[in-house]
Amino acid sequence: MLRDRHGRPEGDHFVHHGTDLETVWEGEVPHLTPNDRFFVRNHTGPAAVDAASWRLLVTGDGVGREATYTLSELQSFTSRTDELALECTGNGRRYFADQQGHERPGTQWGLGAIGVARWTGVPLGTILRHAGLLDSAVQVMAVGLDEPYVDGGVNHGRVRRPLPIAKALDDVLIAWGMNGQPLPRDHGYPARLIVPGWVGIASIKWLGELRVTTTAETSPWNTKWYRMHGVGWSDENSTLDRMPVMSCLDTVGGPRSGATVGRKTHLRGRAWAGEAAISRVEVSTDGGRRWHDATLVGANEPSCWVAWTLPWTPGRAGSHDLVVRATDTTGRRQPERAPDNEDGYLFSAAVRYRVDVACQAAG
Ligand SMILES: Nc1nc2c(c(=O)[nH]1)N[C@H]1C(S)=C(S)[C@@H](COP(=O)(O)O)O[C@H]1N2
Ligand SMILES: [Mo]
Repeated sequence: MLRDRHGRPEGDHFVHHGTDLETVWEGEVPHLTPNDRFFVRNHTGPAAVDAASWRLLVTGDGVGREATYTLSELQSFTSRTDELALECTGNGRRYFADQQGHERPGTQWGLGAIGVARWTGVPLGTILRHAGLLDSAVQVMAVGLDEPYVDGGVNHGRVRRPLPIAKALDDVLIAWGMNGQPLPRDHGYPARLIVPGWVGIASIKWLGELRVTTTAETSPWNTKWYRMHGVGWSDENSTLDRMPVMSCLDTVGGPRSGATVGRKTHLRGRAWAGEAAISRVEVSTDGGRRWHDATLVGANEPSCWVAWTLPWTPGRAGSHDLVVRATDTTGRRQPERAPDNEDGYLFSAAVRYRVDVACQAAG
């Protein structure tokens, strides 16, 4: 089998963490992530759903009547296509070990558990109102059709997570399209939720049921997991919803391999911020002592990502510690240390990159 320089089978754009697939960002990172390069995070395995017999159930005491929708019924409502990031709650978990000295259990993602796609679907609010949403409804439990999750002999039931009604009615999509294609099986075929700017687990794949209720219900996916646990976390501050502000340097094919002393190179990367847009990206080439403003390039919309660039002329050979940090439009700036928590969620600190600069070859 042919292998590329990372030791992966040629044509494989992922780092494999068991069944979880992390996107490898090489060279120029496109604004839209191709479907076959989009990270995959499955708690059990992808459901095999027959779209012809598939039905979305809307149930619970928060709607006037139980309703079911076929895929073509959903598609007959006015649809929308939005460019949105989808990011795993554990994106960057590896940096709890690398930068903060505490390894946290779970998939050791670098920064490749995020992608941006054009998602096509119907607003969740359209369907809830069509099903007779009551004013007294407080939340929607989205339930997936993948196999129930069994761990240590305990059956936790189907992957599901409650969504507060305010977010459900705001900008959430029931999506069937991804970059102009039907959803691939790994990404939730035939339909999934897309919850802009929120922890990836909110965007339930292989959507089977929306349970709308007038009282709050929990699931292990918002109590046991996908909640902050450990010192300093309490009922008041441990709920996970919005993703933090984050940024990265796209090094492969960039400064790591290209930079030579005295020669101008272009640092490039991306920044994103949950539900917000980005207001500023700063880069340090001396380990965080001095900071330089990068230029934001192209689209910069909330719940998406923006590219940035900064020219850099290394003045000496050897290793340089580059640090990137972003500020979002709500004023959040990446801290030096991410708030620690037992499961390594929401790594949000400025990420450091060691870049080796070569001497100019003698002419
Ligand atoms: N039904 C179901 N929905 C799910 C999951 C799952 O395992 N089952 N994984 C969640 C998690 S943790 C993430 S990060 C995203 C990943 O979406 P993707 O695999 O399409 O990138 O889907 C979420 N929705
Ligand atoms: Mo996730």
